Formats: sequence, structure tokens, C-alpha cells
Amino acid sequence: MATLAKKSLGKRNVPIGDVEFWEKTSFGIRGNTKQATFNISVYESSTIRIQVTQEEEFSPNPYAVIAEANPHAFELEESSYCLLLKTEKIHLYIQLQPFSLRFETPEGKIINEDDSAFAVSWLGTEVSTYKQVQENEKFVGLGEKTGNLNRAGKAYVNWNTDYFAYGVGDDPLYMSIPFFIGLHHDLAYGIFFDNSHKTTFNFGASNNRFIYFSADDGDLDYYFMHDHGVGQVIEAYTRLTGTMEMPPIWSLGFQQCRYSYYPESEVLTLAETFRNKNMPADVIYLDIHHMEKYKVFTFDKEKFPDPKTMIRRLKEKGFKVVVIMDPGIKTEDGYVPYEDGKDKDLFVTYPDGAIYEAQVWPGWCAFPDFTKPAVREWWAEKMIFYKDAGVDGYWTDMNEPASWGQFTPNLIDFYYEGEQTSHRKARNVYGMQMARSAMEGCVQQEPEKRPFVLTRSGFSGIQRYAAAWTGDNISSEEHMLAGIRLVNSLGLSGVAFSGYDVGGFAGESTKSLFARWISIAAFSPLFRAHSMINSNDAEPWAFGEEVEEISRNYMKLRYRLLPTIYSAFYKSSKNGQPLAKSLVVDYPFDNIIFDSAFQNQYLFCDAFLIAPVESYKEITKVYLPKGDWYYLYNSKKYHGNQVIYQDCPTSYLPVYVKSGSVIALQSDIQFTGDTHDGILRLHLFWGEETSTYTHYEDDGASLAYKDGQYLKRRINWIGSENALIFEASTGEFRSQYDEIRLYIHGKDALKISLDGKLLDSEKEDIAFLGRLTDFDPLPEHAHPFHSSKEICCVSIPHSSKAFTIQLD
Ligand code: NBV
Repeated sequence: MATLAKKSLGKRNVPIGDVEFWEKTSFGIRGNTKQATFNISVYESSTIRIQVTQEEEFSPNPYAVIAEANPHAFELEESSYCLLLKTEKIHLYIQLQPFSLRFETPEGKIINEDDSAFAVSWLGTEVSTYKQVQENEKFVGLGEKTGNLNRAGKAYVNWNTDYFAYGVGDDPLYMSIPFFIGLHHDLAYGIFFDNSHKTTFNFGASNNRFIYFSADDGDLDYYFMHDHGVGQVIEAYTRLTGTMEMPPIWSLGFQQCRYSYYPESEVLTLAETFRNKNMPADVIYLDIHHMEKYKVFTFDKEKFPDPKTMIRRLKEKGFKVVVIMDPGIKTEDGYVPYEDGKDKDLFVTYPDGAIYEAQVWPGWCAFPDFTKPAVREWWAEKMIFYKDAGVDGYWTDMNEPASWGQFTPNLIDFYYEGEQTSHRKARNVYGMQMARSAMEGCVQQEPEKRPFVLTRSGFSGIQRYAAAWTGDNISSEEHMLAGIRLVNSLGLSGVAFSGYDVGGFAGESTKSLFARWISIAAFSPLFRAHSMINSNDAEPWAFGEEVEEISRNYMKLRYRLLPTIYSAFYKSSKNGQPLAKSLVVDYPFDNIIFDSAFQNQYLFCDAFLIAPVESYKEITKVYLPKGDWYYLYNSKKYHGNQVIYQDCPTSYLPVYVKSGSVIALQSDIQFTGDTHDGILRLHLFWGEETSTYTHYEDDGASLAYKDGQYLKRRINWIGSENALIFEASTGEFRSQYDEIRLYIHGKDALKISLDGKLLDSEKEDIAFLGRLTDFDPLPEHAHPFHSSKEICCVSIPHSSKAFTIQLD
């Protein structure tokens, strides 16, 4: 290979120019121009990696990607001016003079192509690739980014930032996921730019010539993905960067947080109140006041004199405790973590070796270098402190890392798995590596239990280690809706398990806002309420009786829906697709879904269509995509492909069920470990389409499911044959349910038979929500009450064998 020209530290943009040499490798091709070296490698038929560097070697990016290139998975054709690298799904044309790329489908449709003049360029240390914009091209994803679902016309920066009370259009926030999906001409593709420096994605802001993405330094190192749909592109991305592991089932329950609950009597009263009020909940958080002088790995002896006993008593009531962990270690002589860190060289330092200090809650702090394996191990060992107290989960906050002044000097040094690099490359992965340490700590401390970590900061691949929440939002209607878009965007970017602070962290929620927020969040992967220090009480009972009843209704519905939600988590843990799924996944080329009135709508667990709406609205427009849809609360059927007007009092969030879906419910419980009545209630919403609901169960807590202790059963609805086919269940876990009760919505007068034998059917009125108390005795003020009348149902004895239910 020819020797490289010096790094072009030019003052003007310099494209890498003509290819001077190239050769075939087992993964693709590599070669060089005067300016740069490139390497193109095939990972799978839907994923090709493009690397271009001006250094002698490609820069290592050890954190996001866990997949490896696949040898010999391509064919190469060559002509004098162009190479064609072919996989089953992508044809990549590599123009040689000058270097420029064009991705096509095997049928010859252009998916994506470089701007032929600038293609891959350097401007000083900044590398960019410029791409042509295709007609009507839309861009979605990019993780935790505010703004519209369609990101066209805007630019975004990735630089993990602690941003208290951010505005709904502000950028950047806490987490960086340099992955987006492009859409045009019925084609979907994904680009993941694996570079942890500050990166910019410009989707046509301030220019009409191209879109581009660039990094302050490092290589151009991106993965191009193309498959037949948006869901498949997300799957390809999560094959690269991983999917979440099955979380403990308690983390799917309601989680109550506050900055901060203390002393321990208040925590115990809180738990008691949930139970007395019959409001199901699983988790209580301990925010920073649980610590002595905000020092991690301590409990404040006055506020929490006996944490072990307190946590045991909470457990007796069915609660789990999650504690906050901040990265900053107080630089206090005699404080063991600080002494340890100094002795063992665990902290981030200046280039001259002095420990870098900045101020956070505890005062001046040193920062563990989580990009060093020894530090992650040390942190994991330290977590024995919490494990001994009985803590079940961890909340990694301030891990951007945040500090007063919010401006970390770039010169500080990080280990970065041995590369030794500066803050410029390390910042965006720091939070992820802290979350990783916390997750590894859980595993090390209690290897038989599933870990739970909730993180604020992260980078691509964070889903392997933690769930995420959207940081310090504000109690406002627009923030409520913005949070939904953030969660939907995280879902498009591989982070399926995420949520927002219900009620808003900063500011004061109103009654109606809280009611609406908690009802939407009941259909969010992470269901957590939180609020700021010195604000009014913000528990679900703090806003008066009516809001308490609405909250209870939706909290109870969440718990009844757990069989569906848990099964959806299982599916997402396998395929990486979102649980809260923006309509763009299933209806990417239906332009209406990008309309500002509808862009917040999403599917939850595939079957539910959620139409979030401000709390002050009494009526709203809802877009129902193609297919038929049932209003959840009374089974009224609507045809899709139309906008409908829907009443939306705060007691009824607009939720629809897709026709042909099967959803599974259980009886009311108070917490996920509580006992239900043993009946699995399956609701079929009649439709002509074919669908599959994969029911999944396991013990919800241990890793035994990995050794076969699970139960999995596909239940297929074949609409054209009126048949519900239960495949035999697989796995060794014994179902928690000994009876199935099947409800059929949308069809009357049915003869129902099981493998040819007629079953006794009954009629039942179904209400997914309870009736609200009419506090005002005047009849005209009565709350609406929706129920589905006379729903046909049958009981089916439990059997793990295959059987068919015929409905005629
Ligand atoms: O630990 C206090 C808070 C926490 O409650 C919040 O959720 C985090 O996002 N934390 C930020 C620190 C400062 C908040 C002003």
C-alpha cells in the first residue's frame, strides 16, 4: 500500500481524491488515495462498514459495536473507473476517480449516494461525508434528540450534556446515538457513525445542496444498513450494537422517585400509602439525600440509620429499592473510595498526571475513569456496599459527566481501553461505561439476579447495559409530548427500554397534566414518576381525588397488561425493535404520520395505538393508519386510513387496538410479585388480518430462562379462517396461569369450538378502566364511563399442547 500523505490540516475542505491503489480483502476491499486510507467491509448482507482515515492505522472504536465482519459475504466486479461490491441486499458502487460511494438496491434503485464533489473530506481534523438528498427524503432517529419526528431541515450535535430543564427544541442533551434512518421512494436505510468525538448531523439545515455528518476528529467510520423496512433496519443496527437483556419484571411496574425521599420513615410511609390506596407500585428510588455529604457508597446515618432494616421492610411490602450513583468521588482525605482511587490510579488525570478535579454535589471531586477495565471492576466491587443493604437496582446520574460550570477542559486524559485519549474522544462514552460498571457490579454482586440500571447519559449500545430516562424535563404540556417523541426516537435508535419523568421534574404539574401524563406513561416502556427538590408533592395521590382515581385506573391497567408488556419486552430483547414504536416503523411512507398533529402517535407492544394529547383538550384529532382499529374502552370499530375526532377527557387517553390483535391480561395485583387469580385473559380484536402474539413467561427475576426455564407460545390469529391457533408451548417453565379466558371483541353470536368440540360461551361486560366516583352529585357532571357490552367469552383449560379455537 502506498505511503500516506501527511494529515491534511488544511484551512479549506479537502476531499480525499482519487484512488491510487486498492485490493480485495476477505471482507471487502481496502485501498488509498493520496490523502487517506479506506477499508470497506461487509458485516452481513444488509450491513456494510465504511472506514476512512488519515492516520497510519484506523482508530479503534471499542464501545458500540459487538458484531464482526463476515468473510467472503460479497462479490466484486471491477471496471476501470468503478468497483461494484455486491451483497444480497446492497450493491455498493465505489467510484475510483475521485473516491465516491453510491448504494443501490440489487434492482438498481439508488438508496444513498455521496455528493460527488465532496464525498469524504477533511477540514483540519474534522472529517465529514456529504450525501445527496433524495427527493422527499426524510430522516428519523438519532436517539435522544428533541424536535420533530422528521429531522429534515435541522442539524444536531452529539456532545453529552447535563441540561437541567432543557427546552423542547434544545440540543444536545444527555445521550449520543449517532444513528439515523433515511426514507425515500419506499426505501429505508440506516447509517451508524461510530465515532465518539463531538459529531454533527446536518439534515439540510442552512443549505439545499446536501446532508452531511462530521466529527471533530477521528476517522470516518460508518455502517450503512439497508433492508426491506424500518423495523428490519433497526434490527440490523441492534445486531451491530446489541439489544437489551430481559430486565427484572419489577422494573416494568410503577416506579416512584423524588429528589429526595428522606428520612427512612418517609420512605416507609410512602410505601404504605401506595398499598393503602390500592395503587400498584414496585419501586422506590433513593436520590442523593440518602448519602452522607453526597458521597457515593455511603448512607447518611441520621436520615437512614438502618438502611438494611428499612429495605427489608419495603421488600415485605413488595417494593424494590433503587439508589442513585453519581460518578464524582469527593476528594476528602480518609474517604476510602478517594484513597483507593489515588492509590490504584483510577481517576481521570491531566496530561501531567495530576488528578483532574471539578465540583459537583459533594464539593470538589475526582472522576473514576470508567474507560479503564480496572476501574469498572473496582466500581463493581464497591457495589457490595449497596448489595449488603439489600438494594435491587441502580440509577447512574450526572454521568455526562456533569460538573458545576458545565465545561470540562478537553485536555484531560482517559484510558479508553488502552488507546489513551483526551476528553474529546472519551466524553460521549463516559456515561455508558459508568452504566456498564453498574450493570457489571449487579452481576458480580448477585450473579443469579437480573441487573437493573437506569442511566441518564449513554452512547450507541447503551441498551446492553441500562434503561434510559430523558433527564430533567419540565412540568408542561409541550414537555410531556416532547418526552414521548424522545422515547420514540430512542426506540428507533436501539434503546427500547426508556421513559420520562411523569409529571415533569422541574416546575409544578397541574392536576389535569399529571392525570394525562401518568395515563400515557402507563403505555411507556419505563413507568416512572419523579420531581425536583423544593417542589410540591407529586405522588399520584397529591393532585386530589379525581386525579388519584384516574392514576389508579391507569396504574392498574398497566399491571393487568403485564403479560402483554412482558411478552413484548421479550420480543424486543430478541429483535431490538422498539416497545414504544413510532408510526414510522410500520407506516414509513404514509406522509400523514409526520404531520405535527400526529407525529407523537405510537404503537405500544405492537397492538395498541396511543394518541397522546394535551390535558386541556376535550376533543382531539387522531390519525388511524391503514387497517381497522378498536377504541380500547368500548370496542367501537373504526376503519383506518382516516383522521377521526375523539373525545379525550383526562379520564380517557385515546388508545386503540389494531384489528386482528391478541392482547393478554391478568387480574389486578399490587406489585409484580403479587399473586393473581391464575387466569390469563386473552382478548382477540376481530379482524381479517393474520397476526401472531408470542406469549412469554419466566420467573421474572433470575437468569434461569437462559437455561430453558421459560415458556413461549405462539398464538396465531388467521383472520381469513376465523381460527386462533395455539402452538404448543416451548420451554420448561410451568405457566403461572391454569386457565385461559378468551374474549372476542368485534363479533357477536359466535359458535366457539376447541379442536372441533363446542365450548360453552358466555357474555360479559368488559371495562378496561374503573368507573370514576362522581364527586359532584349533579347528574350533568357525571364522568363518562366506557365499557364494552356483552363480549363473547369462553374458558379454556390450560394445556401446553397445540390446539385450535375455531370461531364461526
Ligand atoms: O440527584 C438529583 C437530580 C435527580 O433527581 C435528577 O433526576 C437528575 O436528572 N440530579 C439530576 C441532579 C441535579 C438536578 C438539578
